[in-house]
Amino acid sequence: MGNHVPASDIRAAFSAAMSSMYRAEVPAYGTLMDLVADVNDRVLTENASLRESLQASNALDRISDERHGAIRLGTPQELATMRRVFAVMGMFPVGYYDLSEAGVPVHSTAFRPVGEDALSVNPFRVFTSLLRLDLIADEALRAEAQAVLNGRQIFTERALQLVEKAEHNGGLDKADADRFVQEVLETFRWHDKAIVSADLYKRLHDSHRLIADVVSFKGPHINHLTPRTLDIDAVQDQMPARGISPKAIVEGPPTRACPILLRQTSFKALEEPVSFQGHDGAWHSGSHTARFGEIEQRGIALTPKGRALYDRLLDETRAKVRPAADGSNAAAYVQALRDTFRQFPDDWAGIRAQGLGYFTYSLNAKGKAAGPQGQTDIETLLANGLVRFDPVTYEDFLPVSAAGIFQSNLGDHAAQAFEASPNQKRFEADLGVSVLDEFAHYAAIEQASIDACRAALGRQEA
Ligand code: OOG
Ligand code: NI
Repeated sequence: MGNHVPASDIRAAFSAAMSSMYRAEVPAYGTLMDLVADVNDRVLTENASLRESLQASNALDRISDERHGAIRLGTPQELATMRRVFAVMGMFPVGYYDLSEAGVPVHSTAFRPVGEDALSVNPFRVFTSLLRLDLIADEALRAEAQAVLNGRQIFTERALQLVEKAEHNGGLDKADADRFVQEVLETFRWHDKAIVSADLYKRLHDSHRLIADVVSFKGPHINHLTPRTLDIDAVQDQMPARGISPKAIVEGPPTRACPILLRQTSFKALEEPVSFQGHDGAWHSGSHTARFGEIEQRGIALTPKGRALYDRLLDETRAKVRPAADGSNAAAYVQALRDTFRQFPDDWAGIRAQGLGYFTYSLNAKGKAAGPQGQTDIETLLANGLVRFDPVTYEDFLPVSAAGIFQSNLGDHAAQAFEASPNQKRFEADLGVSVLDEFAHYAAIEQASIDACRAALGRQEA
């Protein structure tokens, strides 16, 4: 089939369609997008070496329309079908995140493109959570929620037909791809008419706000879209001037010269009007809080050794100061984070030398001009000044940060203790496949760049 639209192009179209839908639904998101664009322009003008590094690693073009979103699903069937929908757009489940430990009754994965080429076309990712009704103590309520979920269909009939067609033919032509994007958009749309009574909504909400959010509506409305900024501190500082009030602390590592992993902050969810149908058939107005805005700054992907150091330093920080939901100890937390992370090297050469992060290697001008070399191991090529190295961007999420983002939007009273019960096997059985291992994927990107340098500077075959 020669006339199939590349999956990456369908993903790019879908990402753009989601963004314009969310912009229309949540005006503060549009304000945030404008602010992020302004800050990114300034950073790229002022920081020539960052610009150059992004260019060298093929990451410059994607930044301005890069974003992630998040949804919460209700049943294993919804998750399994969602996997097939995302696959049509070249998005695959990477990583497993257990949020039960943090008091949120879900477990999650991130659907995203894998491989450098796909990422550089469009890196759109969707953090996808599955509700764990098994963590709800009240059995009668659990059964009621289950019955509601079993009775809903979150995909349009046409979307399901097009998924089957794509699977059968190995892709979609232009007309089908366009239609597919429009049909799938319906699943993520906001619905202001609840599918449960006001009474059931209240009982679900009292059990956990998140359960009410997942169960009460026709579909898994996108609950935030997150643009990527090159300077999250600047955006955080400037939000109030544009009428947006951010959460008290930025999640993740502290401000650094060499950004690692992922830093995130959000603004609180909006209270929105919804209506519930009474026994008499009439609609009664109420409200629901679910949708919010978030920004992210992405840094280098860490190796297992680097990640272990990150996790240890974050634990140490939180043992000293546990950030309070009301922001009252925010300054003390930021200080403790900064102090503790002094142990993490903050220059690219140091991070590389200690094997803490992943890098891509490419020939510099001297390397491009050089002929075949005797020794082509990457360290020798580097020592001889023939290659440059640039950080590989972290494409995934962080469980402690994700928990902070969830919590900041569930209200302070929603913090609830569950037994920590990660269940990756169960999640994968529901998903229908295993999730991909993020580390293997970054290591492959690094290795491919090393192989390309070595091949380019290798001895010419006689
Ligand atoms: C997802 C929260 C996690 C992130 O960026 O870490 C997340 C949710 O609230 O559904 O999006
Ligand atoms: Ni997010």
